Amino acid sequence: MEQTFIMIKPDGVQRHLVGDIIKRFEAKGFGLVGLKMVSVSRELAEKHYAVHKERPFFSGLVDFIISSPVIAMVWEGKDVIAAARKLIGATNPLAAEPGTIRGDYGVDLGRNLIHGSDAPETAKQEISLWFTDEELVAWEPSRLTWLYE
Ligand code: D4T
Repeated sequence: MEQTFIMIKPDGVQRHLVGDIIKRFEAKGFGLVGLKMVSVSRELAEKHYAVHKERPFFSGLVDFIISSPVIAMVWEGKDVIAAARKLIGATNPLAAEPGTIRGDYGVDLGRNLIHGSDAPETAKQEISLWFTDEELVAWEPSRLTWLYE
């Protein structure tokens, strides 16, 4: 089963959207294997967004991510990386379809509520950046028979 790293950003936590967001992933049929609230250090935020280091929005993005706690999660399931990106919606919330998390709750690119890994390699990197092996819980969900053929 594939795994992905999902982070509810400071705006999602401050706006009390944590429950709604987790509910969407659970209802879709994905399984939670790691979850923690984190006051992100500048070092961790810069590592997480290292790919954007040269972009003009980088320092504002890092300042935003460390401004208030985030919820870091690992979710598991069939094609969960791509499926999570669909649940999340387009990067710019105004362009995101209604029914997606960003489409339902956001208006500003710099306040787009949630991050999801974009490919298998980045998912692996991000999971190991944010979680130790001990923090990821392997468990046998009873739901599988009713979700997968
Ligand atoms: P993340 O990485 O947060 O899941 O977002 P996306 O994968 O959908 O989009 P991204 O990597 O291109 O952007 C990362 C992060 O930077 C913010 N951002 C982006 C911004 O503040 N200004 C900008 O011009 C862009 C392109 C939003 C998401």
